[in-house]
Order: sequence, then C-alpha cells, then structure tokens
Amino acid sequence: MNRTSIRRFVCALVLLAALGGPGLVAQLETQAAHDARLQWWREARFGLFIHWGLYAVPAGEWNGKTNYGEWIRNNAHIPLPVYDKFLSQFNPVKFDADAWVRMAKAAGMKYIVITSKHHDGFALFDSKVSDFDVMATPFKRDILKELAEACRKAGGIRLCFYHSIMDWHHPDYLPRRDWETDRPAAGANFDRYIQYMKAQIKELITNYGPIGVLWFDGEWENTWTEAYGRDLYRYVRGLQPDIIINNRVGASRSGMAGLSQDKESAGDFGTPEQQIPATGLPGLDWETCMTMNDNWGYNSRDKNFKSVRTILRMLADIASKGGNYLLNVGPTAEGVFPPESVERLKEIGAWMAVNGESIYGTQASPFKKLDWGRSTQKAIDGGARLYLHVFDWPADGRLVVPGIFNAPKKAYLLADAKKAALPVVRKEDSLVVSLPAAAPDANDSVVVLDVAGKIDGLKVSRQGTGLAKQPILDTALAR
Ligand code: FHN
Repeated sequence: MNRTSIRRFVCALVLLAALGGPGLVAQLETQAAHDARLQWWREARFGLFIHWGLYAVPAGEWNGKTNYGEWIRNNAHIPLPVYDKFLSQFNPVKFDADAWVRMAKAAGMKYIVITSKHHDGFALFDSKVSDFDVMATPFKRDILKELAEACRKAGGIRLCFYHSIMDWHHPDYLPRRDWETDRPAAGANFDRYIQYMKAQIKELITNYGPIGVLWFDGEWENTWTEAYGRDLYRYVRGLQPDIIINNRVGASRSGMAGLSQDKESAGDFGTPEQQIPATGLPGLDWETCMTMNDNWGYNSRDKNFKSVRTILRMLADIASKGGNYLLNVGPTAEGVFPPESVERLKEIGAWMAVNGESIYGTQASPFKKLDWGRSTQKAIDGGARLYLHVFDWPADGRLVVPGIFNAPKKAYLLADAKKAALPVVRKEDSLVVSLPAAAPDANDSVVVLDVAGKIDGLKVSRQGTGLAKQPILDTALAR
C-alpha cells in the first residue's frame, strides 16, 4: 500500500471510530434507506398500546388500597414469592386475538404495541429462556403468537412489541428495589442479565414474523447506558433490519418529554409520554403514548376515561405537529378490553372511517396557530391539500384561514361524499371559507382546502415550531 492509501485507510478508521458515537443511525443506513424504513410508521399516525400481564389479576387493588396499576408489585411492596402466586391465577379464558385486532383496525389504528414483558419480568409469550412466562400459567397459550396470526389474517395492521429493560424478577437484574431486603444483590451479574434479555429479544424478533416496532422501556436506571443502548439497537437491527426501534433503547431520553438529549442517540423516534409537545418538532420523528384513563395496566376502579372528543382532538393536535398517537388499553385478567375502552374505540373508528384521510400520511400544519382548531396537510399535484380540523364551528359561517398566500383551488367538507364546493374568498392575507350552518361532526369537522403551489414555509411560520420565518405573518396570526 502506498503512502496515500495508508493515509486514507487511517482516516477511514478514525472516522469509523468517531461514528461509534453520535450518528449511529446514519452509520447504519443512508437517509433514503432510513426514510423508506420509517415510511409505513410515519404514514400510520395512530396505533394501539396494550399493557397486559400478571398485574391484571389484582386489577389495581392490594391490601385495601385500590390505586395501583402495572407497577403494583413495586408500589405495594409485594415480595416476589407472593407476586409469583399470580401465575396460578392468570387464565384469560375470554382472550380472543382476532377480536382485539378487529377492534384496533376498526378504530383506524395501523399498528399494535403490546407488552411482551413489562417491568415485573413476566413474559406474555412462550420463552425458552424463562420459566416466568405465560406457559407457566393455567392459560398455557402463546398470546403473542395468537396476536401475530390475527394481525397476519386481518392485514393492514402491524404487530409491535414493548419490552422492558428493567426487570424486577430476574436474579441478575440490577439494581434491586430499595425495599426488597429479601433479595440480596450478591451474585447478580448485569452482563449476564443483558445476555438473557438479548435471548428473549431474539425469540421475539425471530418467532413471530415481521415485527413493526420494538418499543423499549425501563431504560432509566443507572445500570443501563447509552453504550448498551447502541449495542442493543445494532443487535435488533441485525436480527430484523427493517424493524423500527424507539429512543428508549438508549439512555438519553429526557424523562416524560421523551425526546433524546443527544439528537444522534440510538433509536428512531422520540417518545413523549402522557403529553403532547407544545410545538411541532420539524425533522424529528416522535410518538406520544397516552392512557385512555389514568392507568396503563388494568385498574377495575379507574373510571376516569378520556372523552371521545378529547381523544379525537388530541389525535388531530398530534398529527398537526407531525407526530404519532399511541393510545393505550389495559385488558382485564379475563382477557377482554374494559367496556369503556371498547366504546371509545368504536366511536373513534366511526370518525376515522369518514376523516382518516386527514390523519394518515399527513404532514405537520404550516400554521403557527389556528384559533378554531388544527390543520394537517398533504402535497397534491400542483399544490397542497389542507385538512382544516374545525373544533369550534364559526357561528357566522366564515372560517378564516390566516397567513396563507397561495391561490385557493377548491374547498369542501371531507364528510361530504359529493365534495360540493364551498365558496372561498381572499381577505388580505387570509382565505375565508363559507361553511354551512351545521357542523358535520360535534368533535372535529374537517374542511378540505386545496391551494395552488407548495405552501412556502418562508411565508407561513410553521405551527408551533417557534420558527417564525416571516415576522409579519406572526402578527397576522396573533390577531
Ligand atoms: O414505567 C413505565 C410505565 O409502566 C408504562 O409502561 C409507560 C408507558 O410508556 N412507560 C414507563 C413510564 O415511563
């Protein structure tokens, strides 16, 4: 090798070493390949989260207290031998994977993320490396296999797995719970635990067909590091290259805001929890996960369910900021969704059947603020299609769309199968759409507004990004 090639070789090595840090995703694939891998997920916009496990047996109640959820073993200080007794009580005879998948699809959801193993260490699947799994219960059926088959048969919905890094059952997991004086840490080997976790993850990734997302959680304790996360990210992508992995694989999530401090950390999307970012997050993929009531796991007393109006408006708000919405159901120990969840999924589905086009495959709103609701958008031939989500139907029938300089092409109600044109006029820097007296939907009525030409980001400050590209527009929107 001559001097030049030696110099180039050394530079390449240095670069690769540098890439070992930030830029993990970029190191593994081109931007085009990354976009192709995430395309289905970005278009999906809406998924079902399912938190299910042994904690459904006590259903939130222990020693007279009734405010527990999936953290019951930790929060009620239940010793392992006592908690293990739930194994013999877990027999969800009413579980019907096809019914669950039908309800998710009918609700307009495009993916299901179910807890393969939550923090308590119990596996909802037939794991050859653990005896703390569903095969050790009277049920003795591989729940994830049945769900995988149900998703395959139904089509149009992807199965994804939640998997907790934190494990309160495995003897090698550290740290122990601070109240667990009966489980000394002596002899525990965290690296051996990582091998166990990788073995279970390999089972998940290789035994159930193509998996859409591996949704890690429980990554915040001091034994787990960003370096472990990068290694685990590579490991999972090596098993199934097209899989998507959330940012909780690493250790750089900023709490419940869910975004990674290091933009280049391991993971493909951010995970705000129980909250919606105040602004859109241009250039970032993110998904808000949220309970339907106050608990992830089933709590029989928790009747504080969000209204359909709240859920639909959150869906529109999240989509208008370019995010995904992962809405949770906590099934009972019998294997059924709580009736309140079933009812809401049905009503959400009725809205999505008419208006799903205004959510799926849309991009973030071009507007900083809309007094009457939200907006999503799609590119169309020769222009842009705005989906105006009207929460507050204007009493005077005039829907003012501020700060848009494109020429209007057509406007109509998305709920109107005939797409009868609605009058649109320009008033200074706004377009005004004349609406019928009655709103088509009590919660979120969608008005479609097609305009000529791409909406120029320079003219319209993006909704909530705080990036006011043209100050004049801000004042117009501020009115
Ligand atoms: O501790 C878990 C909690 O039980 C639940 O699984 C949520 C859902 O994302 N994640 C963790 C809290 O951030």
